[in-house]
Amino acid sequence: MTSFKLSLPALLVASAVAITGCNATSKQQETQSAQQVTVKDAKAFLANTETELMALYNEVSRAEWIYANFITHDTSSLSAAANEKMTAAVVRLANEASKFDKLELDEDSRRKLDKLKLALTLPAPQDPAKTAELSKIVAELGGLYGKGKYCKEDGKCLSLGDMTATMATSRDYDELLDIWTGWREVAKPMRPLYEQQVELTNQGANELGYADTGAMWRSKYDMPADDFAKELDRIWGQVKPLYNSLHCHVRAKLGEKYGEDKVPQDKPIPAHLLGNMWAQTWGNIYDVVAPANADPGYDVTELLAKHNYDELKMVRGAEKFFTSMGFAPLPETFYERSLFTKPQDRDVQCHASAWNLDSKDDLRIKMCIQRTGEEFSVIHHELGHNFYQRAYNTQPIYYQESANDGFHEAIGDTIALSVTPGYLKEIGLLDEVPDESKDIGLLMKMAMDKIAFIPFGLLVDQWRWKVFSGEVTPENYNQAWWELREKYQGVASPVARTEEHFDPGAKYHVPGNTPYTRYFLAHILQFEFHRALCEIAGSKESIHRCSVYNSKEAGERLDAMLKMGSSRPWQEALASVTGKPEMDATAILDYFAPLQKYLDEQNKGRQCGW
Ligand code: X8Z
Ligand code: ZN
Repeated sequence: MTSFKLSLPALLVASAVAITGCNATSKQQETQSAQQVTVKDAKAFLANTETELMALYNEVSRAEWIYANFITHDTSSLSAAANEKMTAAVVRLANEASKFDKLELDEDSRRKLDKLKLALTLPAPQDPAKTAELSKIVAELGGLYGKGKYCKEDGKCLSLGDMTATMATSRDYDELLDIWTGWREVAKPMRPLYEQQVELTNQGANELGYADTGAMWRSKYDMPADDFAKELDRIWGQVKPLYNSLHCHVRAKLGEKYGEDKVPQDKPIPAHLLGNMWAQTWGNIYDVVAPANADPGYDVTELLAKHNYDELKMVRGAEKFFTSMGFAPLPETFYERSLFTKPQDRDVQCHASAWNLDSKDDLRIKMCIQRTGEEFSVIHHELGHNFYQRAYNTQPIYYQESANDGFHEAIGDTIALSVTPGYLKEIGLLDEVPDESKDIGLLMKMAMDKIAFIPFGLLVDQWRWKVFSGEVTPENYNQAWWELREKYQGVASPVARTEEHFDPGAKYHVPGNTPYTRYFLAHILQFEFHRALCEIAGSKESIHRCSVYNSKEAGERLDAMLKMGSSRPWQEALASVTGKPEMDATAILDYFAPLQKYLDEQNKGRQCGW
């Protein structure tokens, strides 16, 4: 399942199947379509399909919700069955939609047909046995991750939540290494399933007219797939110098802490020392790099504890930010039906997700919340999904999605960028706003999360695209993964890995089949949105101190974009807030400009790079 439920859900929800663009229809069908179908037929098809999809979506999303909340053999089976039904239906409808390929149609109907064809994440072949097999694999992979634990020789088992906490707080090289390798054992049994899944879904993509499933994923961005891939490279090129500076400084500080024998100063950083299981965000080791005279002197985790914030109060706090901007409160059912804490007596998919079960207002999150500043941000992230889902719920089902998938991931993060010291003071969490001389500390903490993430956000799908295209074969799965980790992030495995391991599978989105480029995009977009909303709110503060809390003007402009769903190309949605139709990294670079200067100073005389 994806990490949030889109309203085209059945399509988007399920990780199982995907639909594609130009299909390979039979000659006979083509002739028939060219000769017989009319605009009226196309409109009737779209209307009927909408009804069918709504019913399917409801069914599959409930089965998936139950599976994710109670992982058992039986719920796995029920989820697979629902997924299979939906996948088969969407594949059939996508193929049927091709009969209108040559028909001259109004822009809106054409867009709806295109959305339908591209709706699935993993397209299945039309052979029912293969659709069933694929759906079963999808459920099994999800279950392996959700149930995953690291059990030590003494029989004591650690959950991913336990290990996440240790990765964040321990500074003991060997303890970190033990947990890092321990968690990755979970992924080994995924390997044969993943391999089979790739084969099946590629076949599905082929039948729909795509070279492979990766090519289909790249086709979802209102531009030619190859141009989209080039856009990613261009944007990464804009951010890379700042990332390299941060990497250089962090490596130097880790060298001081652990010794240069453990952290060699001309090599990639050992991946277990960065405060996060996947080295994707580094904010948890901020203490290792905190600038001497510019530390802001507060920590959100401590502030939450001091003010008795439990999980519910954290969620209510995040909701309040949205309502301060004029969004209606979440429905009561959100609080009745969501999961906020990890149940002790059963297996749950703890990776945070946001859902809309009925494409209307049955909104929920499922998250094993920990009482930390990091998780407080994740709650804002999840609620961003929910507010988006509700904003577009009056759109036709084809458009009940974000402008592109990066937008969905960016909204809550945009709001979390407004969780500034000024805002924390306003809501009574912080007594005094640190003065500007401490900004470098604040920016460093933020960069450790946001800048550090960007190459990771890019590489996960670089790996999957190569796997789908066959450039990376099962014999090289793990090696290729580590090559990309080194190339983009400059991190390395702390111990030798083999092809017995399947390290990509230790990251939720790989067994969960959630495309990952969306998070790369979101990290660029959120700074663009933040900068634009701050301007709309009339903020006089520098971009990293601005908060749009209470700004109805900013809320209104954001809401208008959210309401569009995916009814228009994302470029138009982007321009409706930022004034420009291109994605661009200048906002993130502006935000961190003072930090870039500081890093340049710090890195003088250091040998950077890996
Ligand atoms: O998966 C998520 C969200 C749910 S959509 C919690 N994120 C990515 C991750 O955890 O790897 C948010 C940022 C990146
Ligand atoms: Zn998300």
